[in-house]
Amino acid sequence: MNKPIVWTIAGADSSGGAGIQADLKVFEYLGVHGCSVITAMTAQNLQHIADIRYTPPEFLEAQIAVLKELPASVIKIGMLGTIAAIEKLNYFVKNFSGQIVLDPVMVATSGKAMFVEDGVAYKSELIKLFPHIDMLTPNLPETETILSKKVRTPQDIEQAAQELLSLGVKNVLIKGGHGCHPVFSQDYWTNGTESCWLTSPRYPQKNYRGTGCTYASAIAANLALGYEMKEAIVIAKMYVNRGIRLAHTYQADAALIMHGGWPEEEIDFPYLSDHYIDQLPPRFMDCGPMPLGLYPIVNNSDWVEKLLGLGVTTIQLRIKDKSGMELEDEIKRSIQLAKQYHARLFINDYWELAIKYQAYGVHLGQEDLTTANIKKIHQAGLRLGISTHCYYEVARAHTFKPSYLACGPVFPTTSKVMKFSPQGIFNLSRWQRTLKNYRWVAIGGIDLEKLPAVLETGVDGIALISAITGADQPASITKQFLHMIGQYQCTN
Ligand code: 3NM
Repeated sequence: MNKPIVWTIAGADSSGGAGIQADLKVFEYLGVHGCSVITAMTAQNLQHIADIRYTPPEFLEAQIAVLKELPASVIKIGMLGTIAAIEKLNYFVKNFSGQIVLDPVMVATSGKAMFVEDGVAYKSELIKLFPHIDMLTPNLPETETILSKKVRTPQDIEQAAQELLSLGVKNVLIKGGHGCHPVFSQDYWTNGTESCWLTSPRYPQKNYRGTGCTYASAIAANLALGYEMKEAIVIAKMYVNRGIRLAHTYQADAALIMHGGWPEEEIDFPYLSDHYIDQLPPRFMDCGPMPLGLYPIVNNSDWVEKLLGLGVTTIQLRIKDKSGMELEDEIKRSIQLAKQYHARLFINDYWELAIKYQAYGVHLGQEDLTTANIKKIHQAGLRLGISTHCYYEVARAHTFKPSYLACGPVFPTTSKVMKFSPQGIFNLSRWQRTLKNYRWVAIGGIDLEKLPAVLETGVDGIALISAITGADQPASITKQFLHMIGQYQCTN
């Protein structure tokens, strides 16, 4: 299959750290084909820009025209430099049907202006592009320049993002590399309907070259690979975090960020939260030395009793059809039964009743994360498991440092209406590799036939509904699951 095509329209950096040179590295490493439209040539090293020569507008047009045979699905725009270049581009982007990521480069890290004309005129011309832009990625100084005001506090940043949206862009990601939190670097994303903060470690202050270009290019590449915007941001953030963490320092404070393949290390994974956070919560308690193993999900206490009698040691009670005292009695009875058998019972959704009767743990979906009091669950000493289906949700769950993460649906399922397509064995394995310090629970469409491939990924728990509750002979099937999982987990 041909690789998706992404164009970068930006300046060339003779030191190789930023601009076109950085963009093409990102494209290559993330698996898309990059084409370049060069807006300027710079004579620069890691410390300063000695000279800039802007591409004549007609030659800019010629570069775009000749690339017709390599049409872009996504375009990343960086430094443009002249009003004439913006005018030419405006004409082109109006008719472009793919997505556009604009990194509004106006001032180099060295402090040198990256445009020739009067700043006010340049800025107002740049803003004319905004209605065609899918994602705008300014840092804090660029945000301040565009909006002509100071942007310092988290509230200022959220307000500034709204103001940028009102200029016509569809998404805004305000990068916090210049922020003032001593240990975190925090970015804010919104599309006007949804929003989040991404919190990552702040690395020692250095002149990291090309972070902005790399971030925007990685978002563009991920969009071209088919990821939706919020997914693209999380993966891009991982790429940049790793780049900074492993940067090569060439002179006292000048560092070139490291480029490499798909990011797969927990240390680079951002913490994603609906609201601004200035510290991370404590980790939830672990689930003990034994793997979670077979983890059936059932909807009443009779099933809990039956499964405990068969030797199942991890169960989830997921009741969707009861309320009031009937619901409470089912939960209470199930918790008492699980205690008798020293089993690990997780209560889905009803965290207050789980605390009241001191269940082993609570399992929450992503929607419940907004309404449940996670701090209270932690303080009550219960474990926490969270469902995840994509990068965005894993990053959001990671912020709560739960006892386990569930990855689903691994295969198509008929037990729950899902808006996510199956993740498959490939993603399940990738999650295992990426967040190694978590226990992972696989869920969705798992039966005896698919079990060996799921176990091979190294997951800690195998959650399922229909393979047991829908079986003609549930007791016999349960024993087979217990046997196969037990054998595998004892020998690996
Ligand atoms: N959660 P079965 S999939 C309850 O992906 C549930 O979050 C899922 O049932 C998720 O084993 C799922 O019958 C249903 O496919 C699992």
